[in-house]
Amino acid sequence: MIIESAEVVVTSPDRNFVTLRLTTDDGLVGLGDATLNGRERSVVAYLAEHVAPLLVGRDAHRIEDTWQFLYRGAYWRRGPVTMAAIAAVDVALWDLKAQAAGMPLYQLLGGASRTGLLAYGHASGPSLPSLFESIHQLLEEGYRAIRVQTSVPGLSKVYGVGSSALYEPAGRVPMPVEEDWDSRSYLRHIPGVFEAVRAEFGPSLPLLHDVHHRLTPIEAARLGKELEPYDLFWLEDCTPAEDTSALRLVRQHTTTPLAIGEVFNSVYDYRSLISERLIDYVRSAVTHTGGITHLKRILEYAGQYGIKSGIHGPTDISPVGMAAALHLGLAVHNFGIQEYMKHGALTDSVFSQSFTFTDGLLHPGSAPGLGVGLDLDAAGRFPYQTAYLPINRLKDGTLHDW
Ligand code: KDG
Ligand code: MG
Repeated sequence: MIIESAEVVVTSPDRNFVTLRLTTDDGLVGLGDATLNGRERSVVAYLAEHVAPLLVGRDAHRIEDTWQFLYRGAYWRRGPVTMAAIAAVDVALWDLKAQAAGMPLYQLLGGASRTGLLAYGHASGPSLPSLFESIHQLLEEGYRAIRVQTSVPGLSKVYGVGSSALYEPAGRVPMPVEEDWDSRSYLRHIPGVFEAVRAEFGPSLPLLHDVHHRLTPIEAARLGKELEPYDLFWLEDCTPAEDTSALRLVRQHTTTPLAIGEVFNSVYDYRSLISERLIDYVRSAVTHTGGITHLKRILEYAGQYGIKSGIHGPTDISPVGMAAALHLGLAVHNFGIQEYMKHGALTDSVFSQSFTFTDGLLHPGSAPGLGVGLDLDAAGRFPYQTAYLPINRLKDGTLHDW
């Protein structure tokens, strides 16, 4: 199974997606997601200029060797651009191998460890009534676990509070949109929101919350402690992710479970967090963490410490990246939960998908490989559009973590 071509496809149906498309001499097509939200073209260049020429002529079966060749062989290791590019190659190779075997990919990863993957959806609303309505809507769609985000009095635009049913923080704008932030207002408001949600929806519904990297360690510790009565499934990214030692302090003060890692891209980002048991869930996406080969390694390591998966799955993970997450999640022992945001109809017109969402559970389906197809004609109808994630400023204009 020799790679004959490696093509980078950029399409922007509902948002920008970067897909690596490998074809082999036996006529198979393998896909890998390389979408890095707001920085898409950096990965396009990395793949097209530096990686694709190295792939043509290689044996597509040699997944591990190709991974090491691209990781160690570049000398410049890790980083979001490199690891998204390697991830795309890795996932496309797994897709090809599973198609060649005539099996859904999860079979090659060890087979199914469960019947389906518990998914959580995003509920949000600027006020309590609109938040409750959003939660009711998700429950009607079958979700059995809910992420809760809401506005904060005095702030005009807060992360995670959607203006439409489709979650999409990146705007198709020439400059990043500015949002505002005040940690004291946020900390005063959020515990009451969870108290109200628990009172309305009862004790058993798994509830999640994303702080999106905004608090200092001591603020995060206070929040985790104050949320304990509401039994969160997890508190996500409570402090800026690159300062992993911050979680030591948070952990000393609260038993609220902690999740982190959507901006990580290597096992080395997790090493002390896992070995010191400072987190409960690994949030990495297959797309941003070196693909199935590397994320599987991270999850197996995490499993030794009772830490579970919580693979990142917002809409900036393409259907290809989502399918990869589902095959991996179905196979690993220490699955925790899968984030699942539905893509829009235009995205679904470009990517055919075999995965299902039934009674709150995702399943990757039984099609050989990943089970995702890319319609090149449809993709061509949606050219790249400049888009940026927002930025955050405090009231005095200081730039804050978004
Ligand atoms: O591209 C950034 C988004 O993927 C991120 O804001 C989503 O935090 C996120 C989440 O938990 O889904
Ligand atoms: Mg997040």
